[in-house]
Amino acid sequence: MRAKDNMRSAAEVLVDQLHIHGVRHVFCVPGESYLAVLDAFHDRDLAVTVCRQEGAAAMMAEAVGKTTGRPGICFVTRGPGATNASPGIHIARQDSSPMIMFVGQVARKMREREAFQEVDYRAYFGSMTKWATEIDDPARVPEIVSRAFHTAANGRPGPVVVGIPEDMLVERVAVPDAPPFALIETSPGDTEMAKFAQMLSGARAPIMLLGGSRWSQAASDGIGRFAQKYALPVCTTFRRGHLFDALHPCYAGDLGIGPNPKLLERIKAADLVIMVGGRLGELPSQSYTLFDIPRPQMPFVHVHPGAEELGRVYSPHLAIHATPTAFAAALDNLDLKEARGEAEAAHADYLAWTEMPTEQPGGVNFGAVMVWLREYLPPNAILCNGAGNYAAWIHRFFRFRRFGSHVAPASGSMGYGVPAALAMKRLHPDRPVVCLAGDGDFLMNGQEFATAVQYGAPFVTIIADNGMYGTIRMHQEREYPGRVSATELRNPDFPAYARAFGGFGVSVERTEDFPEAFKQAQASGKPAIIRLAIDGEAITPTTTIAKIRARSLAEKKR
Ligand SMILES: Cc1ncc(C[n+]2csc(CCOP(=O)(O)OP(=O)(O)O)c2C)c(N)n1
Ligand SMILES: [Mg+2]
Repeated sequence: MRAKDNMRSAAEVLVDQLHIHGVRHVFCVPGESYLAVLDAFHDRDLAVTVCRQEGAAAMMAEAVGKTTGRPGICFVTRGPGATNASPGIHIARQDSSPMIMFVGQVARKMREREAFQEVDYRAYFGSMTKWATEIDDPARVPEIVSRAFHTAANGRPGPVVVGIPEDMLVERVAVPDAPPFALIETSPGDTEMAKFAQMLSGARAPIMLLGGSRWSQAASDGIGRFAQKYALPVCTTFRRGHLFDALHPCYAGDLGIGPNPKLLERIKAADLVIMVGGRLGELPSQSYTLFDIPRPQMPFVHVHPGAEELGRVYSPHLAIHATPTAFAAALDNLDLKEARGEAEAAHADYLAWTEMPTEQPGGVNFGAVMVWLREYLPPNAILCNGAGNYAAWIHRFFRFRRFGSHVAPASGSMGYGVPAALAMKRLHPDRPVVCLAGDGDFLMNGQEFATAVQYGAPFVTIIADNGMYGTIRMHQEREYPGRVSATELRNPDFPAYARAFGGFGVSVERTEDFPEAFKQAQASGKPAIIRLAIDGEAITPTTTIAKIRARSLAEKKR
């Protein structure tokens, strides 16, 4: 609130800047270090979500950044708040998502004494962020916040951390606001597009890989039109399935963990690989085995919004410095003579791989659950998840149709599903939101179920309860067969947990009972948990613990 003399506290200036830059939601855990900001929230038009743990608040901000392309915002307190929040910062880094975290800081006059909860944020967050800074001068709040938005959102997006000393926040200043920040669409040059057209025209078996951020529905549609015109197979990389309509006739499948072997064969045999938007990190590159480093064995085109990413691992035959959105728009003007890919066969391979759930031991077949959900949920439903083997069934059997319908960490961080689902439900109260979690995964941020109840955010959480940290058990059986160590879990009664928090809870022991349970959960109008009794043997869609152990023991005998 401006006083008559045009003065505002630095905290008020800060919150006003957020509004100017288009922020409508902030996520936080309060702290005495930034009371003045909490006070400024009081009279401003911002939806504030108060969370139970900073890691979750930071993941919520990251999820907003991931799905909107504009920086998601969280506020946390100094020391313990900041360190708790670091998983969200790491996800934003690895997933290239724009976010800004404001962190309370000790008073300026106490700095460098290791005052109560003092942390040097530049040092602590330095290697994980695009920029870590601190505001010393209240008159520079508009400038530094403006830079934080531009830095987080443009080029390769990522996290920015801004320290806000508590005494600085209460100082009053007369300072003009900054203008709204600009999202910069870096467009490809005519020369690059001409070279691209030439390379594609000469290719007989090209394939396009989609990943990274700076996408939009328009970009996805643009790629779809281009692909259809030239029968170009298009696959999505790890946790980016929502970048392309799975039922588009050119969709070739998901290049993540445990991909369709036929897709891998197709990529290996390709005479042109076009990576759009992503970094081609460890998972999509299949542990850096698919393509030679630094120069891929086949002609390789890399389209990326960050100039510093082009040539970082792979030295492309053609580098195109552009956002996916600008690149997709440029494709509309491209006219090729002879290009024709093998989209039909690639899509047929995808459909065959995902059509039917595989056989599974135990009463609940998670694949069948995913197949039911893909038929039942409308295309605008949003699925969120964290990390664990349960996610393999999502990647294989769910069919994402729209941009932003899958919100999951490419960084493989556990505990992401609940915060992401809550953030999505806060942003899109009218869209169905489903959180999928493992039993280990859920309890890494299960406390936010209380936040969901507090804000009346009725998303459904499906917990695949197999009584263990399944992923690690799988690796353990592979490397140290039969020597189970520190991977078993004794779980709470998850439906009772849901009810204790004021939500709806039910346990499902047989696949055929799932549809009714899901409908009941939705009809309850409350945040809900459906616990699925998953047999510990059902470790992936294609193998069991017993088979992995037996094979590994046999190999060790040899
Ligand atoms: C924050 C974090 N801690 C640890 C890991 C290592 N990790 C990956 S998957 C996994 C087990 C997941 O267990 P659960 O959620 O029960 O899923 P399941 O594999 O049993 O389906 C662990 C511990 C991780 N990825 N992230
Ligand atoms: Mg588990």
